[in-house]
Parts: sequence; structure tokens; C-alpha cells
Amino acid sequence: MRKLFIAAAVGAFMVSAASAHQQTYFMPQVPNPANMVIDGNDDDWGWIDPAFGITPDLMFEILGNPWPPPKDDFDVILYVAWSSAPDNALYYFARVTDDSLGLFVENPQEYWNDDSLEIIIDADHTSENFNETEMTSGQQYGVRIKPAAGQQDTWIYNVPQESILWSTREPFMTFSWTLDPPDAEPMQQPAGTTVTYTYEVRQAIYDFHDKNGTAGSTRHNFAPDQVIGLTFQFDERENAEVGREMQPGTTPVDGAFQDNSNGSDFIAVPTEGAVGTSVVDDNVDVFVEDPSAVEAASWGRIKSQMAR
Ligand SMILES: [Ca+2]
Ligand SMILES: [Ca+2]
Ligand SMILES: [Ca+2]
Ligand SMILES: [Ca+2]
Repeated sequence: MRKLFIAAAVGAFMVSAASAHQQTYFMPQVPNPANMVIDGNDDDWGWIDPAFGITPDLMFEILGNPWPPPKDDFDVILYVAWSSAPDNALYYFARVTDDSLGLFVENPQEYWNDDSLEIIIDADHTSENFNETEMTSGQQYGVRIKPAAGQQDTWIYNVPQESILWSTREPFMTFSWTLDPPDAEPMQQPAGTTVTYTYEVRQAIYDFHDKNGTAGSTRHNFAPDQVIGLTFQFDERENAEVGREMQPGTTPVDGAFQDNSNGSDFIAVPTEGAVGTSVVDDNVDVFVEDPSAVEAASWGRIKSQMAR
């Protein structure tokens, strides 16, 4: 059984590699969602095999800059994970090290021009150009630390109706961030120093995302070995004069913001003994997957398959 499971995972990778998508990563299953605390700290991520960490050497920069940059200019580690039903959610954590905090815009629609993180989701690969569907078939989320007073720190870009923001709010999306030093401010940072900021998110994701809420939407149900259309792009800004200067992320081509064929895929790797328990009640329909699991060693075996 275990070999069959591994074959399925590797098979999925092969299929994906042959498709139009640009890069493939693996994400493990959260062992117990009830133990995850969305507070911007990674002390609840100790379970994750460091091999799943996505670092600059596994990323691409799509605005034409030398890559990777010096570590004091921009460095990051990104963890991505999924949970089974009933929790059934996407989790991610990122820690960025940066020599200049670039937070200048107040309008969340422009967060992409600041230090921020964009998350592009077309879990079921139904969408090519999802700007044309106004993000019902694929969604471009943005998160940024230190929002202006009264502004959300989470967003969905490029859709005029603010009703679409329902999935950026609790209980559907929970986002917390940290900043170190906590009183760091753009343009006031001593030369030669770095700041560190984190993003931590749990969010429900949708195969069809209605603009008005869950009633017309279709929740995505995670399962082992799924190939999820999912792209992460960091935006790196340094000063008030020049906008975003770098855009490192999980795809080597531009355009994922509107077209899933320009994005990356993540394969859902099961974790032995994982449960879907959660204290969160999203009040949405889910189906319960058989929590079949492979040994932790399967990840290493998958990697060895990939290396061939
Ligand atoms: Ca945490
Ligand atoms: Ca920098
Ligand atoms: Ca979709
Ligand atoms: Ca910056």
C-alpha cells in the first residue's frame, strides 16, 4: 500500500511537470490542526520536516534582478501545509529578513507595491484567466504587515465589489504577523541593520469563490496526493521613491496574478497519524477523507525519485 501511495505521488508530479504549470513543490499535512496557533510565531511548526522549507534557492525572481540577492537584502523561509477534514484548510508561515522595511501605501488594493506576500489559488485548476471571471475561478490574495489605521491587512486584488473580501476575514482566513524590532518604521531603520517580519495564515480555499459569501461558493476539499494550483509571490520594496523592486516567488514567469497557467503547483503529501480535528467551525460543508497516511520517510523517497 505504501509503495502504491508513493507511486501515486510521484505520478502526480510527473503529470504536473508535463502540464502547463511552471514549477512543483510539496506540502505536508498538518498533524493536528488544533495545535496550530495563528499568531505569527513558528513554534507550532516544529513538526515540519525542514526539507519542506522553501528558501530563495528554490524560488525565482521575475522582475529581472540577480537572484538570490545578499541575505541581508532579502531572505525568506516559507512553509506551506494542508489539513484534512473537518479542518480542511491551507496553512502557511513565512519569515522574511530585509534591510529596508518598505511599507508606504495605505490602500490595500496597492499592497503588492510594498513589502508583502501574494497568494494565488486555483486549487482545482479550473482557471486560466481568472481576471475575466472576477476571481470566482481563481483568487489572488495579498497580505501585508502593519496596515494603516482602519485598513484590513488581508485582501483580494482587482475586483471592484468589496463583498468579495468575505473570504479574507475570520473564520475563513486568519492572518497574524510579527515584526522585529517591533517598533521598526520605514526609512527610520539604521543603516546596516535588518528587520525580520513574519506572516502566518490559516485559510479555507474555494474551487468556486462567489463574490457574496459561502452560499454560492464551493469549498475545496483537500486530500492526499492532490495537485493544488498554488503560487506564492513576495513583493520587496525598499524606499518611498521606487516601488516594488523584486518579486521572488514559486513561479519563474510573470502573469500568475491573472492566469493560473503561469503559476506553480503544490502536491499534498499525507502525514502519518494526522487528524483533521479543529476547534474552528467554518459552518461549511466538508466531506471526510480516509486519513490514510504514509511514513514520514516517504518524503525523502519522493525527493529521491525527483532527483533521478
Ligand atoms: Ca503560530
Ligand atoms: Ca531588502
Ligand atoms: Ca478554481
Ligand atoms: Ca523591503
